[in-house]
Amino acid sequence: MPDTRRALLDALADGPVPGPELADRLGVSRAAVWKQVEALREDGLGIESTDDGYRVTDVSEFGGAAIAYGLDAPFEIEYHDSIGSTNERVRELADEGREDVAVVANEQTAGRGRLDRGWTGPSGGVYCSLLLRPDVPLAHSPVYTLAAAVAVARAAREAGVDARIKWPNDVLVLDDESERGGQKLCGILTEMEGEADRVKWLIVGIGINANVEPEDLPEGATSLLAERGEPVDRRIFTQRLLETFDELRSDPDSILDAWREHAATLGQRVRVETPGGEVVGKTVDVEFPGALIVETDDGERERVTAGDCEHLRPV
Ligand code: BT5
Repeated sequence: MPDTRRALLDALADGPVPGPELADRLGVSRAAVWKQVEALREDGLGIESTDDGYRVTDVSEFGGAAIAYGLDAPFEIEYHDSIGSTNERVRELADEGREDVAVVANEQTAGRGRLDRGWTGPSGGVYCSLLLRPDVPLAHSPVYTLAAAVAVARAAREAGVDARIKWPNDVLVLDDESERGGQKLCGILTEMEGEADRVKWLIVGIGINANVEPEDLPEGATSLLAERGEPVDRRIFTQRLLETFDELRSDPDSILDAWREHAATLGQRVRVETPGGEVVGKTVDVEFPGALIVETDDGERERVTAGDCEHLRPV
């Protein structure tokens, strides 16, 4: 049935379509079309029956149908008003063998960050986890985190917020006052499972503080609402996010350049806590699949593949 739903949404996106024509185009009965239209209405999409056929009149309610309507990316959308963690939900879908699903939630009650840290997820956010099955070596997985960060930065910019990427998994709004040089707008948690060194599934979990008040977030966080001074259209934002991510993953060579363009971390003095110890120096580049190249104070070039990165003030 999800295929019919998506085909129906795509048909409706072209303008009003009479029920019989929809049934023909979708290869299902008129009763089946009617049932699907009702289901979309229940999901919050405004659909009117006019003399010319069914017409979408209202997409203002954030939800699965609204996000899928007019979406130019092949993700199936599963929407939750409230959920524990979208990454956890995607894990279940991965076990069912699914692919290219975006689980999107308005609120998370048990959101996760990296290294057993938590992610605060009040109502009004965009918490989105993608289930991907790229046919690539496990070692390439960090590039999907970079792609997600680029997609968030671009969608934020389209919404009028100048967002920058902090390696490896944060998107910030820069300022001069805060400790880390900016306020955190988004965090990304990528998880994976491999089979013989290839990716079996990859989950890219993206948490964006969209229409939430900074008082409801940890210290050092900001939101699109706070930066814009008015709510963002989460449907458009989520669509742009998914579309950009989809474009980038289909052209992995473009990801690093796009990342460099939006990075706050390049040219910065940083301290990175890596599993192998602390690295301090100036960042000079990022290399595939997402390693940070740091020139240390004694002139060494260190290639850092994982860790917590802190932006330091210039010496
Ligand atoms: C991250 O971890 O930044 C990854 C966050 C990923 C969240 C998404 S939401 C959709 C999907 N489902 C999930 O359950 N998770 C993913 P990390 O770099 O470890 O940063 C975590 C730290 O950020 C916390 O310890 C807090 O200090 C801070 N933090 C928590 N919630 C925040 C928020 N809403 N905004 C900004 N900072 C926050």
